[in-house]
Amino acid sequence: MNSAGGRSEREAVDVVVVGAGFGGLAALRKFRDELGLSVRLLEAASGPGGVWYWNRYPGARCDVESLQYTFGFSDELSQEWCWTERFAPQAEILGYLNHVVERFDLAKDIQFNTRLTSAAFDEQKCRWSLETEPGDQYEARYLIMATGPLSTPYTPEFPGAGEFQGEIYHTGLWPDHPVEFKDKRVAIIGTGSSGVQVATAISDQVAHLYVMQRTAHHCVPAENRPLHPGEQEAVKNRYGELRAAWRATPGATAWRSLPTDEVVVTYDKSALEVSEGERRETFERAWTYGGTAIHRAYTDLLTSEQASLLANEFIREKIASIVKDPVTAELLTPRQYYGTKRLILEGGYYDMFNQPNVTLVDVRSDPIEQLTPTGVKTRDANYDVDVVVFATGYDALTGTLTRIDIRGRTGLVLRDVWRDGPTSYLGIMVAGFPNLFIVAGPQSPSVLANVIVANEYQVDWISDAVRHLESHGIETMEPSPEAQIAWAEHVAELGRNSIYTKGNSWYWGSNIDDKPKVFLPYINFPNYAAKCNEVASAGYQGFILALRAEDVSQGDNIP
Ligand code: NA7
Repeated sequence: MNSAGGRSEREAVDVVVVGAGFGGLAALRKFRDELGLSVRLLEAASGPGGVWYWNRYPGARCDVESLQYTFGFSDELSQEWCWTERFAPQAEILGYLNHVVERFDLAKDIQFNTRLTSAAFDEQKCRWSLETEPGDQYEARYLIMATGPLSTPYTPEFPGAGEFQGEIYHTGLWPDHPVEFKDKRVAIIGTGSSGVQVATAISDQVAHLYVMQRTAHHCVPAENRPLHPGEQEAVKNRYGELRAAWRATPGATAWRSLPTDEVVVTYDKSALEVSEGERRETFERAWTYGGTAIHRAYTDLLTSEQASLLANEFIREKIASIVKDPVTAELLTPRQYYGTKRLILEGGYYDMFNQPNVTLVDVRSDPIEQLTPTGVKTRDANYDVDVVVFATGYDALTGTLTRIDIRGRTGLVLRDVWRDGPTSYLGIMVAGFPNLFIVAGPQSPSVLANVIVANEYQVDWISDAVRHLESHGIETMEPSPEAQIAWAEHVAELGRNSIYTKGNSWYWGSNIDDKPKVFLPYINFPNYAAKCNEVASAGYQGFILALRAEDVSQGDNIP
């Protein structure tokens, strides 16, 4: 053991993967079982699951349909696993991931309770040197960061937080034991997807619920339900064909009804070119069908401000028809363009405000100033509560990577390189950080696509790249600075041409005061995949590939 309590010897492997969520588990299996490399996966939690391990709060549920939220790498796995609901609850997704770990015998190569604290590239050895808490050390040729886009919870610093005498939770760090809400007074701060889900799940049990809203987000009905008899089998019979069709859509998900392909919305017209009657009917159909169908009602809802406002108007009318108190209905009505913040799938959220034990608190006009020993103090009022739930989101996409001390060539520190916003090529590699690959990182589709499809695509691309390096005697791979600059401009341009940059959201860092305001994800999965495929087919164009020292006589850079 060393002084930090870890093993004193350094474990040397071909690949270290960081994170046991969907991306990391796919990478471990791929590199170990298909490439035959030695792999060690490091995971901070005591079990697999990533975001699904930590988000155990009541009501936590996925907003991608369960039959689409599955790995595609094994047909046997796809056939044998059975989902129970249209949108899977957290516990079922965690069960699925535990099943994957067991079925593919992954646990023996995972080091749980181990957080990567630093990674330094040794230029002499061309190896990554890794330090962890509790102190174990590793050395690897390839480092795969699958640390997740939403994995570092953000908690605003309110004075007095330490003095509050009740219970405090963050949705993204939920404890492993049951939390009792019955007959308690509860404040939920934040009305993104997590706040909406937890509020709806506990509102019937609590003595009083204060929903502290700074911005009204757009919510539409999930229309969650048990899967119909035969529905699952029908999808399983066509998984290959359906998966290919999903991958061809911008978000790598279906918007047609599963499994019948019943046309809910056609996604072939502008919202501006149809009559008001037709538009209303289409929106209504999407609303009734549930899920994210409304996103695909028209081709320009996420690109044109004018079209987006038409969706706003439809949702405003819906809220007014559900919420009885007109002042509350007005406050719940989003003011930003539809689509700028991630659409929320709800199950009774708006209706909940008709309950006498639920109060919407507008912390935009009356901001939270501090926590007190008995509750939350806003500028104008005190809310005495037993429990405070922070549903205040994440330092999304970059926060986890910049908190690890990652040092590339000549001591280049990733956190400094990314000080004014992330830079990368294909969202996968960063200049000056050889053989370090990122899954679901910034400048890749991640949160704007079915993240499992995007993760598996990236893992496949990375494994092809590693095969290429291994078979050509190449020691290191990293982007050229020029390729990286062009990629950043391309990603930013996609952002500029979309609705996402027309309002505040974590998609471009505006949820955290001192975060650079840079558009983070890549819009359009199939276009992304086409570009990555093109780069690979052209011999990894835009990357610097350096041969092993003993092969240098053959040239020090090969196409
Ligand atoms: P989100 O979507 O980032 O939501 C965080 C919420 O917390 C949002 O409503 C914020 O208001 C609010 N917030 C943050 N800081 C404050 C302060 N200081 N005062 C009041 N309210 C605050 O996170 P979620 O966890 O709900 O969802 C993240 C993703 O996970 C989600 O999109 C799904 O993909 C799953 P704001 O809107 O910034 O005014």
